[in-house]
Amino acid sequence: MDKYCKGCGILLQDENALQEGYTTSLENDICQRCFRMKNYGEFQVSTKNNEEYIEILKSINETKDLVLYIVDLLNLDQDIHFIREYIHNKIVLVLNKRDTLPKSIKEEKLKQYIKNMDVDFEDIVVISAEKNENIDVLLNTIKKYQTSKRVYVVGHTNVGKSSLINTLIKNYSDNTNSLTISPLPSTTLNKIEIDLNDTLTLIDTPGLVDRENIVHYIDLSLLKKIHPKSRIKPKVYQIKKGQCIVIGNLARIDYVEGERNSFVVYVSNSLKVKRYNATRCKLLKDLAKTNYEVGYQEDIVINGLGFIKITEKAKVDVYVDKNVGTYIRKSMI
Ligand SMILES: Nc1nc2c(ncn2[C@@H]2O[C@H](COP(=O)(O)OP(=O)(O)OP(=O)(O)O)[C@@H](O)[C@H]2O)c(=O)[nH]1
Ligand SMILES: [Mg+2]
Repeated sequence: MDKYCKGCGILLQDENALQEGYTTSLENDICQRCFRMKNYGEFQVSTKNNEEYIEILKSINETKDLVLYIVDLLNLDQDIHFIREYIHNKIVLVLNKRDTLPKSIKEEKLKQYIKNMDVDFEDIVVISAEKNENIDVLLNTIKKYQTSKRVYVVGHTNVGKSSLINTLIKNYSDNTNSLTISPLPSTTLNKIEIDLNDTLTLIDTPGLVDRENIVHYIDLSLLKKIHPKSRIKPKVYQIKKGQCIVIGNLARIDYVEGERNSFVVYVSNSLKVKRYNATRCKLLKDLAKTNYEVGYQEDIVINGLGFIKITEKAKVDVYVDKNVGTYIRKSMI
């Protein structure tokens, strides 16, 4: 009988060590890749293609089951509506990783920010899967909108879908199984069903891969650095034309045109951020450059890295790897 890995959902096999799902013995519950991630923190990249993901979304659409759509607050989707192209079920939007943002930011403000995008979700819940914040509120919301026993958990890779299910299991069930989580994209490789109790089965899914996320273009050793482990301390810079800000060894923002301004940088505390004279500073000038006109109180978002809130109107040049997505939005904070 086919046996699937309890960590990532892949079909287990004991024949080819180079292929997904390998385990030394089919007696084991998890594959070797999950074993190494769980026990040694050794990360192994797996590439999923999005067609499989879209197929999963379409199959959910054929059911009437409730869907939890998880997003990472630090990396909000530019197009949060996209999910509606595939899924017409009831959806609860879950804003995860609340613990990475300053405490002073009110939950209501975050929800209102999303509501202003004119979205079509049953409800919005702000949580931290890792720090176990607001999970009780989420469970009550699930109960309120549940249409059947099964509830799907979907979203981009790395937003914390498996972490959320682990926290729910830990809080509310005797189930000792735990899903594999990691800072790498595509940790979960297949659908995994987990019974929380007699009335609720959670279904973890592989995430949609966002090719514009910086995680795909950095050295693995930097992975842990770019993911905030603790609350971000925003770095505030009073800045004038002719100066630039360099973030880690990854991105640079030149202030090209405008009055005195302030740039507030929201990235992982482990990344070094520094202000320089733009003419004298030669750092990262070889990266792809995009020019933006930023309006009053807007953010520059660098996909996977964080965002920079800019107070006044400005013209800026953003330098980052050419594959990494950047865009301007109304300030979230
Ligand atoms: N700070 C913080 N980090 C979190 C939270 N939830 C998850 N993470 C981290 O985010 C990363 C991804 O978590 P996963 O649970 O593997 O994400 P996923 O959505 O299941 O990812 P895929 O399986 O690749 O689709 C891990 O490094 C987690 O530790 C949270 O609430 N706060
Ligand atoms: Mg996962």
